[in-house]
Amino acid sequence: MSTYKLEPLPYGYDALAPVIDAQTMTIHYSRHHQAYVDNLNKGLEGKPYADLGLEQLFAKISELPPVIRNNGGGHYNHTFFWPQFSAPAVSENNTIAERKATGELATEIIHTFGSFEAFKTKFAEAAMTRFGSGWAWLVWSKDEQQLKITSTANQDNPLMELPEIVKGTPILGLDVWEHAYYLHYQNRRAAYVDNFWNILNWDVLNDRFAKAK
Ligand code: MN3
Repeated sequence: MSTYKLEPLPYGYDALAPVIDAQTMTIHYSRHHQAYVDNLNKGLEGKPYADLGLEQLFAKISELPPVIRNNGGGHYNHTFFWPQFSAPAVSENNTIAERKATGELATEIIHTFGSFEAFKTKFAEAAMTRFGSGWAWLVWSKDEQQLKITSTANQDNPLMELPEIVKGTPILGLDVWEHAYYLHYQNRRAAYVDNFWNILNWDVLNDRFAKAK
């Protein structure tokens, strides 16, 4: 069977501070993500579908036990989450520089949503209205040939074959579980959502968009 493992972080635990602090990164990556990996491996042990890849599991997720949905999703989503960020530019007075959206994806976003500001507002709305734990997503819909914003509960994602899921190829995913922001932002999810734009790695996002198309 396939044994999943934690991929190395592409930067240090403190790299994204002050947008995401080092303690949050350490716990989120080395404990939360590791637990999804371990529980996924346990859940797959001896199962007839143990050799299927994650995307194949997601394609028939409604037939599989919750341990696969929760931990397969948890592992996939976090493996997707880490590489889309890079260190913010922080000035001496601790102001975080605004990160500019670039490339074909930025152009497509403006084409789809009218302006980058309008996109940010809609994405933040998806992140803020997801009650409890979950994720906000920007996806590319192959069927409709367009970008879409959606959100999912818990560790579900837009690749899962479930009636409540808006399907698409993930381009950007924001973890809005409290474990992703609570130590630094406490209950202020809006501040976390507002700040994360300044650590986006647009090279990675543009690469995902090119592959999705
Ligand atoms: Mn998380």
